Amino acid sequence: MTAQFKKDVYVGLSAPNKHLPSKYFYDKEGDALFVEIMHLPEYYLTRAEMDIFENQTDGIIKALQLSPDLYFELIELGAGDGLKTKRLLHLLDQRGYKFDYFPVDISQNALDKLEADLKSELPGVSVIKKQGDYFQILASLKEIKKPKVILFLGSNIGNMPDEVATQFIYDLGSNLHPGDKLLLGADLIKPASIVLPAYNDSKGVTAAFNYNLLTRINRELGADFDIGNFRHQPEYTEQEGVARSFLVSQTDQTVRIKSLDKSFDFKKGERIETEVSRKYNDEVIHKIIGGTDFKISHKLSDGNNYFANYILER
Ligand code: AVJ
Repeated sequence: MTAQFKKDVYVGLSAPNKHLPSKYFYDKEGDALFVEIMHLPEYYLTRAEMDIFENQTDGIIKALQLSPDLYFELIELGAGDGLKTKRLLHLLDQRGYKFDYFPVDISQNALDKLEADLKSELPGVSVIKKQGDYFQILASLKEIKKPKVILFLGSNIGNMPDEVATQFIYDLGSNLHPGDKLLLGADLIKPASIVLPAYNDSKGVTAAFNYNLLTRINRELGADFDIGNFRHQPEYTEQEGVARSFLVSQTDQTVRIKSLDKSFDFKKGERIETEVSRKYNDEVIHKIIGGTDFKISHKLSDGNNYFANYILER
């Protein structure tokens, strides 16, 4: 982990357009800040997807073409607190569907908590937690010949460039069988007046989330970033449908990173790109899944049409 982190920071800060991978946001502080983000009034994504899981649970079950006499596996990639999924689990359980729920996450802590919650809230549901790499886990589940439903919610796909998303979905498909389903959460393209505040909230939680990346580099790689010398800057163009976050250097400065034995110069106004959050429409989704074995079978949107859950069939 540290070796890869060192390499990614080295490569990203040495590039002419400096960038850092957004996956490194999620250390202990970053996880807590992201939970806070999900509760912010400006961060509509979580509530919009929750609206679908709360008000169209029946529609989801119909679209997944499940039947009560067919035992299936429900696998959630990046389960986190499982708040949305609990709505679905509840209705499936109530209606007597037979299935196992496999929450997959990199955080053992999140999995333990989710398992404990489910044990008390939905004691009838079989929960098999899996900690680790998504694809290693899917490969290990491939021999189970039951029909599978994969959940990949929250527009987590949005951090991937489209080519990477295509590869990711292709790789998911190669671990599944024909007829298996992928329920993909996707934030929809909409005006900047709605998207931008979600990445620039008035309480400054998203800014803190962004700065935490530098704090993490300071702590784990022995760097001397002065956080006060950088400013959080989000951007979004509706035309392109992509939100990006940057850290902008407020002054000419040099930052030393001890574990890389290297210094990096920043000009005043120079930016580090720290996150890409893609937004979608049917055309973009079609383009992405074009190179995979999947077809769109259904689409469910929230009341505001901010967010969609696409159901893809292999
Ligand atoms: C977890 C990747 C969906 O891009 O909206 C929230 C992460 N970044 N605020 C997103 C995030 C800043 C989030 N995803």
